[in-house]
Amino acid sequence: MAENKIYRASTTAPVNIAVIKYWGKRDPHLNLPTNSSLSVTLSQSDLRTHTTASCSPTYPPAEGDTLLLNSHPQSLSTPRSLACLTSLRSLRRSLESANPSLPPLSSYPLHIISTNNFPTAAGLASSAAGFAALVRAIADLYTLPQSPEELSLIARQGSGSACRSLLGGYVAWDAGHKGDGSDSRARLVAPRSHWPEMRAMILVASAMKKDVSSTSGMQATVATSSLFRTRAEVVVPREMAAMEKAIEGRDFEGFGKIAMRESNSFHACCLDTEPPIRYLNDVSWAAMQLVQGVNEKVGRVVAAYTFDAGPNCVVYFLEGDRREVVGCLAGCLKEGLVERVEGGVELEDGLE
Ligand code: 2P0
Repeated sequence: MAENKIYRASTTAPVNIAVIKYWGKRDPHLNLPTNSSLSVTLSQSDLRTHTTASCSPTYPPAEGDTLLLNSHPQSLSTPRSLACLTSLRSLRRSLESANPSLPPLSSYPLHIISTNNFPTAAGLASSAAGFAALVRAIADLYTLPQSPEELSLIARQGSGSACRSLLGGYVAWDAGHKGDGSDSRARLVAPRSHWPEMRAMILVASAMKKDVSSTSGMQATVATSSLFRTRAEVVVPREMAAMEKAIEGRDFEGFGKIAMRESNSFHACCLDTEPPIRYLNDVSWAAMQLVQGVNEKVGRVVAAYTFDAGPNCVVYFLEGDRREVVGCLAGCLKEGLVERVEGGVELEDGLE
């Protein structure tokens, strides 16, 4: 009997690591960024969120929608989660109105179960994979016909960086200009297959939860940093265009130089915030020096570091340079400098 049925859909979403960083909101309510950003989507097998969304008329309405993240109950009543759920339900409702034979899933409570196979909120883009998986799982449950780019508008409202995790390969999040945010969405710059030799490795300096959340940190930067204005208006637009060109031309030297400059610029703005935000630690600095060291030794840019809102170092390199890069970086693991290395992961094509 349909009345007792539980409807289910599962998905996994990968993390993405930005090489042009999102930092700053021009509209916190709609989660619209001050600048565009660009990321590389990592392989699902190494760092991912797995999410199952289910709904049923048998779920007690009094409990409402529920979320278990790594077995711990979390609220779905935050404005960001509500924005995602409301948008997805409204799309489902349109489907149901157009086709009355569809079961009325939009009126049933949702139960979401999510697990991360990597540290949550430790600057490893957990909210990106989390909200991307949430939106994709519910969109699949509701059999929504929207494209990943269209769904990225919804994921963006959950967490900005999540909009980039709905696509694989090299993904831009265009800041857009419209006040309603309808043009602030993900765009495929190139699929993984365009540059299949690209690899990423993560040096986990600390899996501890970060002190300053991205959301509050970036708002403090917008409010107090004088460097930030130049970054948003001059630096990022220039670097974004150059990065797209480097990716298009599979120019690792250009890619690496821009990625490292960008990471430095972002962390400089963090330090220019009042009170200063310090995401990098001594291990991060040692990792930067190792990367610089291997590049100097080889005589060209074979490795590029980037750091998000945490001390963990992501190193991009090409498969052909694996021996030099991994050899050098594995040394820091042996010396006990980092907790572990998430090794040489491949990139991701896109969500199934
Ligand atoms: C990025 N980060 O582009 C940058 C680099 C952190 C440093 O996107 O407030 O967790 O949820 O929209 O997406 C982190 O910001 O912030 C982030 P919200 P989010 O990946």
